[in-house]
Amino acid sequence: MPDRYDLPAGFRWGVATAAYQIEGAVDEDGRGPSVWDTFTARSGAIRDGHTGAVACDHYHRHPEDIALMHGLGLDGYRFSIAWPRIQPTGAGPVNAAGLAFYDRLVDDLLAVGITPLPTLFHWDLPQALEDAGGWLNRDTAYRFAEYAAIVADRLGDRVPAWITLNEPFVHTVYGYAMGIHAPGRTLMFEALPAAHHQLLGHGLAAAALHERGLEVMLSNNLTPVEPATPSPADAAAAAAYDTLHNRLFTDPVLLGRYPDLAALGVPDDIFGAVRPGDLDLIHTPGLDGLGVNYYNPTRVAAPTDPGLPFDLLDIPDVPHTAFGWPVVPDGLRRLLTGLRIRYGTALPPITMTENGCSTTEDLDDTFRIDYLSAHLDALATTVAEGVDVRGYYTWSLIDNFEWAEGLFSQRFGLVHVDFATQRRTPKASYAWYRDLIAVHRARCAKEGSVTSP
Ligand code: IFM
Repeated sequence: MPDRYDLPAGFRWGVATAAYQIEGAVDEDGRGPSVWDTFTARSGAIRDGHTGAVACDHYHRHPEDIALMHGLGLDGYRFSIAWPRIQPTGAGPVNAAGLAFYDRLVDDLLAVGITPLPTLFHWDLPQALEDAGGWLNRDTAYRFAEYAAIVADRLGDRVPAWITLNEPFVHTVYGYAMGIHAPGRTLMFEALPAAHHQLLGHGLAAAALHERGLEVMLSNNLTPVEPATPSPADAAAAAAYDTLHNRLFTDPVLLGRYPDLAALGVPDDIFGAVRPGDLDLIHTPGLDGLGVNYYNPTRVAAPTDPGLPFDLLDIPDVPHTAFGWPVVPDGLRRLLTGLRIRYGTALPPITMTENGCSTTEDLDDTFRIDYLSAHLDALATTVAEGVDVRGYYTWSLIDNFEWAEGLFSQRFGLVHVDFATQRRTPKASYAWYRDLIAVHRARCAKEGSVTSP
């Protein structure tokens, strides 16, 4: 049974974060308001009324955070760029101070040998674009490609690979269908034009990045879906959920077509959003990597509420994270081998762009160590079975603003943050991850290979 140290030489180790979750400084240096600034101001939207206005104050403390990353011996750092810092209204003139922040961040990372892996959109849409319809407005896709080109022109000389979108599934369903995240719309399946326009934005931005000789990935939250029982009704419900969560966001990019959306009650043209030629723009045969964010499998049964084509059930008899998410490391193996079967040669190399857990532990976070260690063992097994996985970025470097859950209740970091003082304290998992990376690298070097450039 392979373990984490059997991962191949050249495998890249990293951590992941996102702008609104760590940066703070929402009113500084010309940053415009984002949908998250607006949403967090809504009464009752976020646990304890928290906001990301300060979060981890990373905007001012990034040297300390980079030192923490350096201490881990990382190959790469996945972060996101706040579009409202670059174009405060999502279009038009560039805010030089905002771009300069990421320029410094990139240089500071490179100075300690860490390769930056930026995500262009991790949910913080400029509010001015939301006022014009947000991702329900087709024009947002074109604005996104314009913004991607601006950032790539500035950083592309030092940043080889880019992620266009983070988790369009979560952004569409939580943000536009259910109203749990910004922008807080509750459109249910009528939210799906927002998915199409994000995918169109991905396609247009990918073309702009490729034109500049840069590598492109797309990260999504994917889940292996299992029917609660072998009954045909549960199997049909599971297939419908798989379509919504996984295939809707991956088939068009890798295969150039949408899956059959009939089980969701959604017309083929996604309520008129899909125009002739769109799928050619979205289809990215030259996609350089698929970013997979894995947290847990999903168990599905036939609906009890006729309003939805499925019911989502808990997975009993396994540990659960502080969020209540079931811990199923083998689900990662099933997910990745399932992708290989489903997409065959159309599947590009995979990078795990997120995996981790929230716990209620303070510094002695053995639950997290067990979680990460079991998932990395499952990953090593998957790689040994022939799936091409190139790297692993754990979520997250530091405790941060966990969206609707606010600041304190869901801590995902290898590093504890005292939000009153901004004091960072590495947890036990920090030393564990550092040692794991060092042992893996030493082992690969001993076998005659070099793991990182
Ligand atoms: O914190 C989030 C992140 O922004 C996107 N993926 C899941 C993480 C944990 O919920």
